[in-house]
Amino acid sequence: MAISSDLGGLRRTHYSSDLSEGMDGQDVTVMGWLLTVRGHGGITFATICDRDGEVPIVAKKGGECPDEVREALSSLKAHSSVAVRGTLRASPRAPRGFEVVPAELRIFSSVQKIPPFEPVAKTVKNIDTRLEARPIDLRRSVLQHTFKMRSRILRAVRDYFEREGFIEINTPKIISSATEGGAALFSIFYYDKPAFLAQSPQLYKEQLTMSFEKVFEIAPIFRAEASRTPRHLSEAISIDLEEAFVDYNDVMDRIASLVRESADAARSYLEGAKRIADGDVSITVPEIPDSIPRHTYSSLVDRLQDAGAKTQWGDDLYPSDLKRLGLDGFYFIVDWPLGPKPFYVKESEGEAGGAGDKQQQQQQQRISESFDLMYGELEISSGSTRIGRREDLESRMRAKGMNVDSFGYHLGAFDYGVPPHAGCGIGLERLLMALTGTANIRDATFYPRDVDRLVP
Ligand code: AMO
Repeated sequence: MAISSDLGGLRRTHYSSDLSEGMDGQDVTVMGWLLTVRGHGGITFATICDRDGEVPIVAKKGGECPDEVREALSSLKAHSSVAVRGTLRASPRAPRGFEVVPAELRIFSSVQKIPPFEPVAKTVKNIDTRLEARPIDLRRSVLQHTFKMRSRILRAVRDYFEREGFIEINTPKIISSATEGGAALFSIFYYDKPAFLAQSPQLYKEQLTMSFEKVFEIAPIFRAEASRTPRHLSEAISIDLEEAFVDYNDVMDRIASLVRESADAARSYLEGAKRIADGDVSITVPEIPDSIPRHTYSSLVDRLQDAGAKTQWGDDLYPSDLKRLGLDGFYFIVDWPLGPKPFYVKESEGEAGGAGDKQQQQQQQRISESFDLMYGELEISSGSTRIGRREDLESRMRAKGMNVDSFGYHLGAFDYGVPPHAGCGIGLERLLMALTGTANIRDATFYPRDVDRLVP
């Protein structure tokens, strides 16, 4: 039978990326979704998209392919899920030098509804319209490349950790107390007790350095972010690392390697994709310098004030202010004021800052062994050396007005000898934004969660 709707025993023989004009005359079975269908008199042109790219189908009247196949193909709407078994024919007119002449068509699922936009449309609908039809949206080539790069980046990150002797951990996401300050917590009920969704694996990853020394986790973090910005999600994926017997300088070196290897993985994906798509890929991965510059917080405050900003020592550095300094690419901001940092961040000892740190020196301000990794004005990661002694942790908690008793389970670990340790959290979506040039974080995650969105 030339037309059917069952997969049955039929299996794909080739992905689009496996096909070439050199296979002239070969039988092939391709499967995917219909990108386009156009009928011209006795000839129907269709394009099937699969995981890797496009396969042109040409069904001509006059014995070359069964009439019923041609007619059924020309009646289908874009996005239908189909298989075509047929013969590959070299064709100098076709973009990739070949087309497939169908002998058999399977229509697994024909389209019932016209989507609100086409995957190849030049003008792209706003993100809310696109999210309402996210599975179709994710068929668009730019998102295909973005998420395939995401997958390669994650593989490169895991390879790095494996090679460097880290073990992958998973820590509880239902927790009893905040780690990153109370404001951004989601409350839930855990049976009859109040509980929260974890903002970070912070305390667990620190504890696990006692037994495993070098750990990493790639998992969701939950932040009740009231801000509607292109860089905040309520549920994000964090690449967390924590390591014993090192400080924040060693962690920055690790981040530099991770970013470089992630960029290499993204670039190698793109090179392959460009070969298949004949160069039709609009993403460019930024070059990562051999050494990522480090600026002290205090030196940037000085520069901001010289540039006319109202920023005072101790203030956060806002993207709108940082823009004035024209810092681009990746760079670290190091040695942040201790005050606003979470309770587990270690205070710097000895002389802090460089020649430009006049305010910090004048005001005898306390600074911390901490850093943020930035890409332009986007914060990609933050990390620090951690406090290693229970009494120091408790006094920081008290200074911040925290309830020390509710952290008993964590503080107790420090009675048994915790190694000096340091670590960081890297926002995966933000890293992907930097490496792919994605402007809105919602397009760097499959199904974004934000203050207005709980579906799809
Ligand atoms: P911090 O709170 O800075 O540090 O978070 C670390 C990184 O996670 C990402 N991130 C987010 N991404 C998207 N939407 C959000 N709402 C969001 N919040 C955070 C950012 C950020 O740099 N425990 C520390 C890390 C550590 O010291 O190990 C922490 O959570 O890229």
